[in-house]
Amino acid sequence: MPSKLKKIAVEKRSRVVLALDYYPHGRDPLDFWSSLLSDVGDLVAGVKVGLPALLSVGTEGLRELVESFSGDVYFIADFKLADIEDIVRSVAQSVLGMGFDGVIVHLFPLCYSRLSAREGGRSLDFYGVASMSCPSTLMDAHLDELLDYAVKLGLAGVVVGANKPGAIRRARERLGSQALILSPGVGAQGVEPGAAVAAGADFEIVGRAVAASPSPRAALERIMKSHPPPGW
Ligand code: 3DU
Repeated sequence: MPSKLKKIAVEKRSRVVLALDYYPHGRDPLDFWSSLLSDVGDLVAGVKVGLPALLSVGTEGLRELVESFSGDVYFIADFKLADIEDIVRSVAQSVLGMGFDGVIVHLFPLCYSRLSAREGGRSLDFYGVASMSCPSTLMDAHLDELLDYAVKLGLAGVVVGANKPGAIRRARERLGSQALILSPGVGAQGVEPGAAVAAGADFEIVGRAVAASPSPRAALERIMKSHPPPGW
């Protein structure tokens, strides 16, 4: 279990991981996300950045963002990793070097025997995508296999779409309390805040419903009200 994430979540009473993909047209993305985190950083346990952020601000921009806020936010890199083990491990090592605390990898390649990245006393937490929020059932037909694989790899957690409460419940049954469940799809994709946590997720990943809101703080406060306080 990732102790930094749990500690921050309990301290801030937050089950929210903020996804930084959106920025307003015409704004400098790094400046926008830095201001957003200065405004709402005390309300979010984690921050997830993906390819949109990497491609718009580059590795140096991300490094700067992570360095500025990693004192009290848990940073997860979501670079849609689905490759052979050597490549995934090499990217994970770079991600750790950039200051991230965790990385999301796709499980469906079933290519990995062991996932780890360490550097100077720090280690990276790995999360595996077990079910996506899109309607496709291809991955869901193999849900148990993917969940068992996550357990075998000793992952810190799994990602399961917030719109799939049955898959979240199944993940909780299969993983017990050994691994975290992170659920995207809340807000802009139509799932009500609190629904994934009610089904057994530990965190809800929320992007546009906060980042594109005229009042990100108020949006976050509304989402947080729908969650029971975290406690493991
Ligand atoms: O829809 P939002 O703006 O709240 O953003 C959701 C984030 O979660 C976004 O970064 C997307 O890449 C990620 N995600 C899903 O939405 C659904 C998945 O199955 C996996 C990741």
